[in-house]
Amino acid sequence: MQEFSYRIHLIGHPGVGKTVFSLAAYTRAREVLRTLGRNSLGLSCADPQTKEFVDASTYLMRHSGCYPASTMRPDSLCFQLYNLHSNASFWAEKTIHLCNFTFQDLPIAQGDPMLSAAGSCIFVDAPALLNKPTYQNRFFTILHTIQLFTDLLQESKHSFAIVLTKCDLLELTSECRRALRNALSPLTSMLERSNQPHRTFYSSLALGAVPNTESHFLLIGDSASALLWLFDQIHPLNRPPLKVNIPALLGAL
Ligand SMILES: Nc1nc2c(ncn2[C@@H]2O[C@H](COP(=O)(O)OP(=O)(O)O)[C@@H](O)[C@H]2O)c(=O)[nH]1
Ligand SMILES: [Mg+2]
Repeated sequence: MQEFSYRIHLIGHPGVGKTVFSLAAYTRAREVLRTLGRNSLGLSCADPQTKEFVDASTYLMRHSGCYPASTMRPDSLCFQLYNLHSNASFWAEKTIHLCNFTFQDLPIAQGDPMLSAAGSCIFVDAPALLNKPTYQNRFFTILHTIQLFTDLLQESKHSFAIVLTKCDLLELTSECRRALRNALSPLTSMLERSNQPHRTFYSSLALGAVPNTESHFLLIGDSASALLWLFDQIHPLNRPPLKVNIPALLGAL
């Protein structure tokens, strides 16, 4: 299969949770794809900087119970999807590179968004959206950025995963989800009007302590959904020679 490289924008204010989400989503997506077994798909870091960042951050969270510092992250994170082919013998297993995804922050309110990207993650701080009146200004800046972006996109398709971050700080009852959907509706309506594929995901990345040990862990839950949905939108995975039905795999999508 031909090789492809795609760029994905991470759109959101500093501190909204872009880096923590990218890390958790990658880790979880890798685990989910592994459950497919042999003759399937794999996900890994595509360059040494990304690998170093993922390893160092995971180590830091586990051993100190701290989220990675923003300064730790390289300018972009690059992941690759590959097809795992195992022949009769386990040792004859070989991998075929499918595509790369490079994640890069797009500064908010940048007048000229790069149109070279294939998809975007838009990050919104869920507790702030519901409970912090001053956050409305930030939300408007995001709306403005996306409006500029969709105006430029016109007929071309660009998939948007809307990631509501820090949902572990809320009690995610059905009422709360409804309130979040309402608060987000200016954004979702805008994407609907411009006919762009989009989906909303709830991200809860609490750090927990392992009882009676010095260790900690990141509760990564279903953070793979947004990432795998976006990958599948950009580079469909359920067509020959691949046969990976992402919605079925994730169940909850
Ligand atoms: N409780 C909670 N805190 C989060 C979550 N995601 C991010 N944070 C907090 O937000 C801070 C900034 O996150 P980061 O990913 O670096 O934000 P970025 O500047 O958008 O990349 C982290 O250091 C955490 O303190 C989450 O899902 N739950
Ligand atoms: Mg960051």
